[in-house]
Amino acid sequence: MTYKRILTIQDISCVGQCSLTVALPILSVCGLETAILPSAVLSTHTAGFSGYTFRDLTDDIPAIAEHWEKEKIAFDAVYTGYLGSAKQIAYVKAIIANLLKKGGASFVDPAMADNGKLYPAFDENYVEAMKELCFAAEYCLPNITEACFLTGIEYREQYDEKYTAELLGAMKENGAQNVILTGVGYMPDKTGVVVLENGKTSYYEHKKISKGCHGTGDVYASAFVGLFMNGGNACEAAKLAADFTVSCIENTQDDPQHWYGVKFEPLLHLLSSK
Ligand code: PXL
Repeated sequence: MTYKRILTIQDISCVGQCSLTVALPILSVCGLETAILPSAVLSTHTAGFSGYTFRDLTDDIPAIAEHWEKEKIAFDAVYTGYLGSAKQIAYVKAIIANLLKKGGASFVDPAMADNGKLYPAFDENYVEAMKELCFAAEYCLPNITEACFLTGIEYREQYDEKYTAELLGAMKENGAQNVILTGVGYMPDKTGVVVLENGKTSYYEHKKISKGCHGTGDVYASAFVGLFMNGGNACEAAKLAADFTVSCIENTQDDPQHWYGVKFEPLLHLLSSK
């Protein structure tokens, strides 16, 4: 097998087990050479901590990308998560256009909203920019809230298969190629993931753990990308990534002091042989 190099672009939340501190170990344990481009540096993530610092690295990106181009550095895949600003999204689009190898894969996790609401740092302007990135990606990984913001469909807490089909249909109409729609549950104690790949839809349902944990979207997306890059099968990667994320939550749920992320590190080995 050829040795694959992936670039992941997201923030460094120094403390909080999300974004790059999750993506780097997960992609590495999946056997991928992982290059990083930090979109911003925060002292912690923004979900539950107050008074965090935020240094936007948008203005560093063009020179970094230019240097890579000069060095003829290119990537087999680019995977983006939480980004710093709408302006940055334009730079990220250029990086995908210029530094992704021919036939390489692009994965975009919009990482901008959950539970019906945008994360504190984002506004409509950011959503508009994110639409372009998501609809141009080979694989887009929104949760239901993000799919609503991307398509303009109203967010609902209660829904059925017709509603998720409507969301996926609207994503497709807007140009999305393949969609991994996360956090989809039709029964009270169940959740799951709907995969739309090459026009075909499938659903993987699994148990829902009542305790919601921060950072699980990043754990899921990173595991999906790492597994997909090894196997090339989106349904299988979606299922294994879901099982891994559930195990991480189970490993954390009895520790009330660990509210800010999941204890995924002791379970990384589960991904290494897949
Ligand atoms: O987990 C997504 C995420 C990533 N990075 C930062 C965040 C969040 C979610 O709130 O605040 C900085």
